[in-house]
Amino acid sequence: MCISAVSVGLLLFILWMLAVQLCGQTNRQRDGDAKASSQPEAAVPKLLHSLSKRFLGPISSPLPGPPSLPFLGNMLDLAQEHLPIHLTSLAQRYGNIYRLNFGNTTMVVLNSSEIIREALIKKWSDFAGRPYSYTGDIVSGGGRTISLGDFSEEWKAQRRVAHRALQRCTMDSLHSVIEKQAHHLCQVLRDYNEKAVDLSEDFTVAASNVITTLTLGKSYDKRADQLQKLHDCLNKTVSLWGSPWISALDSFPLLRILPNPPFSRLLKEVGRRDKLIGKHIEEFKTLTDTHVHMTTVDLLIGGTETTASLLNWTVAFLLHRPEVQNEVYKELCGVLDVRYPKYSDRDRLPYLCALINEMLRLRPVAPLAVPHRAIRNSSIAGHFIPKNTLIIPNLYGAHHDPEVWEDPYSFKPERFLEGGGGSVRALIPFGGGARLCLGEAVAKMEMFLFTAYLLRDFQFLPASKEEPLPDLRGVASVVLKVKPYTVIAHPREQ
Ligand code: HEM
Ligand SMILES: *[C@@H]1O[C@H](CO)[C@@H](O)[C@H](O)[C@H]1NC(C)=O
Ligand SMILES: *[C@@H]1O[C@H](CO)[C@@H](O)[C@H](O)[C@H]1NC(C)=O
Ligand SMILES: *[C@@H]1O[C@H](CO)[C@@H](O)[C@H](O)[C@H]1NC(C)=O
Ligand SMILES: *[C@@H]1O[C@H](CO)[C@@H](O)[C@H](O)[C@H]1NC(C)=O
Ligand SMILES: CC(=O)N[C@H]1CO[C@H](CO)[C@@H](O)[C@@H]1O
Repeated sequence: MCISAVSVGLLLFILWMLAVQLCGQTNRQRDGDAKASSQPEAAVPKLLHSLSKRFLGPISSPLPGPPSLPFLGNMLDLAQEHLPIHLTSLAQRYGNIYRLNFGNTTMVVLNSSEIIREALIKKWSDFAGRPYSYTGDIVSGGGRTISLGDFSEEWKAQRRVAHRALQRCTMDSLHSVIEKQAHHLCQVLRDYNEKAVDLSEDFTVAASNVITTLTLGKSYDKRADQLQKLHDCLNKTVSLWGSPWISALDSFPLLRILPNPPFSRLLKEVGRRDKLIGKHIEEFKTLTDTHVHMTTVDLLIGGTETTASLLNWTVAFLLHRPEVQNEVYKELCGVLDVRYPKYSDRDRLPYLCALINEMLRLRPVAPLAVPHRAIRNSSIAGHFIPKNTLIIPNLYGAHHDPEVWEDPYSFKPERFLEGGGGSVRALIPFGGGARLCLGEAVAKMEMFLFTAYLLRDFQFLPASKEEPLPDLRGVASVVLKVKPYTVIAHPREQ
């Protein structure tokens, strides 16, 4: 009898606590501002709060996630070939925010635009860090790149300098630099005389020439030895670094004493890269310190593969949907008559812009952005996130969220036209907040001008009737790449 009285009392107490918590939650939702959600307990009186902590543990529920093996944790999930798609499928099971264990760190994967915005933009100062990694440290000259450097005064200064320099370029000369490369690209395509070719190299050359013109003051011919060397080296660095043999070094320090051929190759490539870039920086008598050097590396890596890969994807999708090409062409002819487009024409070219947005949605070239690190205790979507947690913004997942996008897996530029139901707010291919892609403005202008020039001058046709159209699933590494395909660039009559 005595026992049941106690348990009834306990039950009542628990119910009462729940009621208080629910009240607190609805209050919080009503305020809905940043302050309330960063202090989830604010609505609960102090005494109750400490009581609840003592008896019920922290108020926020633990994060869900797949079962974690001893020693390995969720390493097997992370070794999946197509990581963005795998992480998105885990979200269907565990929800829009879930955890994975990786060595001794906890990773939290964010799968919807709203949650990603909460972490990266609203609470930017909590999540602006980058995780330390053994291999990242070597690739970035001791964390001195903008993209991999941790949040610090030094990093802020470096980012500010690079940002200002890019802004100055954007205002002064970027448009003419891109125009020049776009004209050149069209000429190269015309010279193929409707042969079936793989255009990936030409796209890469065009994109990297924009960046080398901005940073090193010159552009290169496709056949130039220097350029070939630089591309080869950047490409190898990026793909080797994505290798599981190398990422394992970060979680299992013991492995570092064993011989590891891919890692030795990576070190060799990093050495080559630094020699190549160092030579240029000396040549142009710029500051020769590691930060400047590493900023150049950042812009080259960030600015080459990304833009080229997006152009690659655009052509691949357009081969599947020729009527979209014709629609863009009609719009260009109607609005511009015969002249080439300028970036300032973009408001008058809604269909072209819709096509670019749809490509950024379906194939965000950095599908998992770059990992962030919580630099202090914080919370996301009401869950407690301790300091040093790794945050993975799954941009690919957010761009395929069925709650936001109708028929998320289909290619439908029309969704971004007025009344088409596409949400520009939910489109976050460049991340956001303190770590927003530094090249966003450059990339947007490049994508607009390159796509406009190409579709004004050419109709892209499949290589032959027999060959299948390009595979749209893609090969995932650090960036999402298209599988090799060939295409015919058929000049339009002007
Ligand atoms: C379509 C083209 C591009 C896309 C979709 C893209 C996307 C991204 C994303 C998602 C991030 C990570 C943001 C985060 O950590 O949350 C990033 C970072 C970065 N991007 Fe881009 N990018 C593009 C082009 C460029 C270009 C052209 C440049 C250089 C001119 C560039 C330079 C950088 C740099 C330096 C960072 C590191 C920023 C930091 O950590 O503070 N990107 N980009
Ligand atoms: C995790 O492991 C690294 C070495 O791999 C170590 O430096 C770090 O202190 C560990 N972190 C925790 C929280 O134990
Ligand atoms: C980049 O590297 C990958 C793997 O190392 C290779 O298959 C690919 O052909 C390279 N691409 C270029 C353009 O060099
Ligand atoms: C952060 O949270 C941990 C619990 O995970 C706690 O032990 C620590 O005191 C907190 N740090 C601060 C500064 O609140
Ligand atoms: C572009 O596509 C080609 C196949 O045509 C592929 O070989 C290449 O690696 C891709 N390049 C980029 C930068 O994604
Ligand atoms: C793209 C995708 O599958 N998103 C999932 C994210 O998580 C929610 C559950 O909260 C699923 O409904 C979505 O399907």
